[in-house]
Amino acid sequence: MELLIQREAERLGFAACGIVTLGPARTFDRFQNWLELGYAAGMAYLQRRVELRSHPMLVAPEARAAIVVAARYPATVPLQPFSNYAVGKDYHAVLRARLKQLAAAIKANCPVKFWSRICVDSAPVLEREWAVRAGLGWIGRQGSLVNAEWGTTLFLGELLVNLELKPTVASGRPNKCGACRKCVEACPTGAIQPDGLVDARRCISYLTIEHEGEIPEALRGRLGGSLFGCDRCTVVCPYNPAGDAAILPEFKAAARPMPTAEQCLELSVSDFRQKFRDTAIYRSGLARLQRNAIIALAKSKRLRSALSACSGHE
Ligand code: B12
Ligand code: SF4
Ligand code: SF4
Repeated sequence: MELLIQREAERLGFAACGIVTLGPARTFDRFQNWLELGYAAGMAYLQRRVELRSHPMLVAPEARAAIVVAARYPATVPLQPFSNYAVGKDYHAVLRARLKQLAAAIKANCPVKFWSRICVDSAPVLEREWAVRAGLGWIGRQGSLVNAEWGTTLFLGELLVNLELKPTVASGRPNKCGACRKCVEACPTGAIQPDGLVDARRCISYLTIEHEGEIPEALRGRLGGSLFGCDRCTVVCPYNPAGDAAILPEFKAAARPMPTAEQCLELSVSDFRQKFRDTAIYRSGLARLQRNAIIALAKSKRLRSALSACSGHE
């Protein structure tokens, strides 16, 4: 069965796949500490039913093992206003659809009654820990999972299953960051703390995607034109391979020209819906995107002309 799972995951386009036997999470105290330090900023959903993250069987009592997959997205430089992870189709839907196919393949070959649950991002599961324990890589200095072959521009997803499966690795993989500090040095806001925790209150990814209301004045000048997300600490990782091998077609940028900051200000609600409905940008909403665009334009001294162009359209 383990071989079938690996082969099927590869056929479905996942860059990596590993199996881990479920048990108590080993870094739950790290997660709690992160919350206590206020690093979750305004992400109230992370504060709810916190204890569920301490053991995946609290989320799904039937689960015995997790099949953890990683899907690669582009590590394109130079940086663009829209993060690489946002230019393609919404990764939640893309990973879900593929994990559904993986579950169907397992079910078709399984002699016992098969149960599974798909988790991608939103479930109360410490995805990076389970990815490490499934042998997919190690945690880099910026807190992301790094795979020795595919680098760090990876999305994670899990299929929790009721099967007793042989784990892929006995005790994870060695951390290969060595003396490198490129990701820490690339962060313009000092969001990456010395202990590897990310203080979301200072993180451009949080501020542009999740934060409601005004962005603190002191940080506005450090957003560097970002309109959605931030790739700075991921694209610099020397483990990212050149080229686009293993990048799923849905995540390739070419298919979708992204608007400039000026064009963002001109979008109506229905334009926004039409353009971004199938992307991760949609849930964040037009108001935040336009707030980010105004900051980008103000900091590059283009706001006045952009606003007069907008009013000229009315
Ligand atoms: C909240 C959240 C955010 C927040 C906070 C990020 C943070 N670093 O804490 C914000 C909005 C800032 C954010 C940003 C991004 N995110 Co985010 N985010 C999440 C979410 C929903 C929860 C993360 C969380 O619990 N954070 C709290 C900290 C304490 O936990 P953690 O970061 O998972 O760290 C754990 C591991 O590091 C582990 N650990 C540390 N050392 C070791 C050593 C060993 C041996 C082991 C076993 C474990 C271990 O301990 C920690 C607690 O378990 C996860 C999905 C999920 N359900 O897990 C996605 C997730 C982490 N995000 C993801 C992505 C892609 C991003 C961005 C790259 C998006 C972008 N381009 O803008 C940035 C990267 C910023 C960064 N440097 O982390 C991916 C990460 C994939 C990867 N390669 O690691 C995830 C897994 C979503 C997904 N399903 O693909 N994110
Ligand atoms: S995503 Fe950007 S702001 Fe956040 S930790 Fe990484 S480099 Fe810093
Ligand atoms: S950039 Fe360097 S320190 Fe950061 S995760 Fe990659 S190898 Fe590790």
